[in-house]
Amino acid sequence: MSTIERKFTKKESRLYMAFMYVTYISLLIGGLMGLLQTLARSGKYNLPFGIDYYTILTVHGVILGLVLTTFFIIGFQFSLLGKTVGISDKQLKIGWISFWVMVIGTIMAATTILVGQASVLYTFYAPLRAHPVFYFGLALVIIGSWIAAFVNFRQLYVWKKANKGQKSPLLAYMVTINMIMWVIASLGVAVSVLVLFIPWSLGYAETINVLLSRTLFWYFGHPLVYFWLLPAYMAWYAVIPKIIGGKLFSDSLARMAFILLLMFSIPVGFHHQLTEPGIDPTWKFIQVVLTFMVIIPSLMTAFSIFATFEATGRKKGFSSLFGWFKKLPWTDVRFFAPFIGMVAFIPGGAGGIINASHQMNALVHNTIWITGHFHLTAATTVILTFFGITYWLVPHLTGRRLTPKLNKLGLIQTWIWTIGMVIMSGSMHIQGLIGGPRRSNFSEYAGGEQVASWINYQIAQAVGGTILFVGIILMVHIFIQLTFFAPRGFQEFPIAEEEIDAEPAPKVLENWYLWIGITIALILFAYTIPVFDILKHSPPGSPPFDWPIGK
Ligand code: HAS
Repeated sequence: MSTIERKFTKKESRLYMAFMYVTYISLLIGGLMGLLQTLARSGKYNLPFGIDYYTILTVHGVILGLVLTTFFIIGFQFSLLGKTVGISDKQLKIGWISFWVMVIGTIMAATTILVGQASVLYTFYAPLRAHPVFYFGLALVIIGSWIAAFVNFRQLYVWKKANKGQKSPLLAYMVTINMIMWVIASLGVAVSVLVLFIPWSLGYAETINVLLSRTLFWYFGHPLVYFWLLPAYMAWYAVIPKIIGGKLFSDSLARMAFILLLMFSIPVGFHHQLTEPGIDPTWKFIQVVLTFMVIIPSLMTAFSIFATFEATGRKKGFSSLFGWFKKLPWTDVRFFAPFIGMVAFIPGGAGGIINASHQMNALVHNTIWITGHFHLTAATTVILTFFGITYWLVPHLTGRRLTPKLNKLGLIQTWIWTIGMVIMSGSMHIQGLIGGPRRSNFSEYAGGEQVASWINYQIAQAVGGTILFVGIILMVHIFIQLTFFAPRGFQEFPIAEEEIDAEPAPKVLENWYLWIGITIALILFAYTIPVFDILKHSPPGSPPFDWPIGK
């Protein structure tokens, strides 16, 4: 039996579904917080029960940006490895341990936020200080994800031993790269939480080195966004071709793109700190150059997707320049939702290039333009692709089918999301360009001249946010249907195959020592001197800035 046809056991499906349950519960809670935020910022509504704006802002960011994404990605990646290289009973057990460690960490962090003891936003910038339990909770989420990573590495290792000389299946290779990146990147945030934040929040250290903590955060923070993006790329490269009736465009190109993403996604954190004093401009410039390097694999991905669409269409007999485009499976939500995600990545990626362009960053940094940027990239490109995956993965795991009715609901959901996001993210971009700040609810100061020029955009954001929340309810409904109520049957787990005459992938692409070695060398080059500078020249540490501020 080919590895692709491997069937999941019930025990396996249960583990992968456990991650999906947390994902969709998070979507509901985090989405509700997003709705409340946009309503509060519109200046037309006050939050009920004395709820603090920054508490819901933190719940929204942590639950959607950190919890939903991590659970979906780890569950999805487990299923990809289960399908392509298999999972043993022991690995399954350790997979459960990773799940529970992450759940316990999430509950600890979420509780401290909900009781108002950790309104520190998802970046938990010092000198904002949270309750120690918040940081311990985050540390557990990271440890849980590492356990999952090591299970994944072991899965591929066992397969390689049993299949000597064979190249690893493409999806298994991609998952491995994403998890290597995740482990290397999350070391930064782990050091920052364990060495800086926990002793400080427990009162053992009176002050904290703010610049160092932010630098360690962004060493992790940029690869974090690629940790979200890469599973979407896995689906674009290796799932979508099968759904549209085509083949992989190029296995080697896909592997090369992932290697470049591994090498260049980490040594670029300074592009989030371009306006910060205390970092030598030369090192900022070097990291901006490296940021432009990490754009290349995304351009390769765009090229590869267009080529797949065109090659598939031409094989089906469409010869005119754009004939293939008309015949894409527009009414299949497994294709349509990720496709809208791809389209959103064109302006989303262009926005990223603007952000990274040093001088232009001065215009947009800390404005709500940035919020618009990541709602296009993370909350549209990535999330719509995750929804697209859900439509086939969940029924495959639950032994049900995506019915035509649910498919239609999915198409409606995608349109609702698109309309809501165009309005919300569009108005965020514009308001950012006229100076509207991010992460603040200044509606209580309405009446000032500048605020008056922003207010219409904030109302637009509330309208967009409301439409998006309708989309969330619909998506949760579809998830429940696919999990418990859709008719029993078989739903395909679509994995694209290579062309019969495809060139073999060069062996060097699996030389892990080489690629991890280059990645570490680049990180050391980009960070060693500036971090020494920070340690040597930092001003005295900052005392805590406890929440709620000024109360
Ligand atoms: Fe970003 C800030 C730069 C990509 C997320 N980003 C953020 C923050 C988040 C985020 C969450 O340089 C805010 C952090 C905070 O809270 O402070 N970003 C970039 C660059 C890229 C980029 C250069 N970002 C992402 C992705 C994200 C994400 C992906 C989430 C998933 N970003 C920045 C910078 C900042 C920043 C600065 C800091 C700003 C500041 O001052 O604070 C690149 O990776 C983008 C490359 C992408 C492309 C697009 C390729 C297009 C493709 C689609 C093809 C479509 C097809 C469909 C084929 C070059 C692959 C067919 C279509 C037809 C029409 C037929």
